[in-house]
Amino acid sequence: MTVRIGLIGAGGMGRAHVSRIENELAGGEIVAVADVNHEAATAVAEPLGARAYGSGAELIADPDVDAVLIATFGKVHAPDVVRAVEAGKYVLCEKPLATTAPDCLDILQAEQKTGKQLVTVGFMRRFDKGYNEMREVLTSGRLGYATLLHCRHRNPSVPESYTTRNMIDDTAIHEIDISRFLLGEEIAKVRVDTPRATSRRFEHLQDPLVLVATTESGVLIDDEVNVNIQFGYSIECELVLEAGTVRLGDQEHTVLRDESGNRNAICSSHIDRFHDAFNQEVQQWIRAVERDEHAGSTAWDGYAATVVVDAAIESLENGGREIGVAMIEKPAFYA
Ligand code: ISE
Repeated sequence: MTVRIGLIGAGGMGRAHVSRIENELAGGEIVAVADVNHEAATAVAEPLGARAYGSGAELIADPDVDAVLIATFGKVHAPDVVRAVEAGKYVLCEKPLATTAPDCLDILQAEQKTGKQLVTVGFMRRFDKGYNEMREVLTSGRLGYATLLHCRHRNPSVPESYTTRNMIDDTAIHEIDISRFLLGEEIAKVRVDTPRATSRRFEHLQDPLVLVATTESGVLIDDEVNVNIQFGYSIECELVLEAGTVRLGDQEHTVLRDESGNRNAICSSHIDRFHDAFNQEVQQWIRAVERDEHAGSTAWDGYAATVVVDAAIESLENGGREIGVAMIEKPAFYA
């Protein structure tokens, strides 16, 4: 069976997913594309022979759409996720699931009503080989338990529309999720430090930021979020255990060695850096939809990350005070 996928959001991320589904992955085809900018939807849909819509609602209602892939901005995700769930369709929603805890709770409720896990959140780093090897080192127990997690999340630049809030709900959310994935526990408290700002930013941005979070067992996580680092897209992560450390490799396929030294190419965006992880994630989702099963991170994971975002924003608005993360009890449905 070929899964007939409807894409909501015809921007860069949506187009990258179209390209992987059409050219690299098996089992899926794009049959419809929606975007509030109808022309953008048409530009992506036409070459594929797919239908173009001006809204997610119309696309979700299309009986020829089996499953929905959402790649719009985080703050508009929630209504389309709820609609897709109410229509009984599997949905892969790019991160964040939603930008506020109440929106995430609406999604959890809608999903529980269907009695079936339909929502996958696009936390693609969970499919990255490096992070999985790091996790294996921890779970094997051979180096003891984790004490610290050092993260660096650097983007070359962001558009003027990008806000300081987005540095947390759109950028740091990756480390919030991957920390939960690596450590297997929830984040209990968080604060946000605001070092000297770079001059290479739009005036309204507080860039860089450092999130300092503590998990339930006391592991300390520090995450440098730096969205105007200029030179490239760079993700670093080091887990400190009792008897050793494990660090995420860089992005090299090759290392060039000449009179200037040893070096590897640096990519410029998450689409390149996590190309293989995205492919794994979307392929696994398509295969699962074919079998009428859920795959990947759940709506609960989306909620659990967003409540940490909420606490971090509160810290930022309160001079960097440490804020406890408030969560509902995990419903048995997500156990
Ligand atoms: C973008 O949406 C992503 O998901 C990237 O991984 C992240 O590095 C970037 O800051 C976000 O804007």
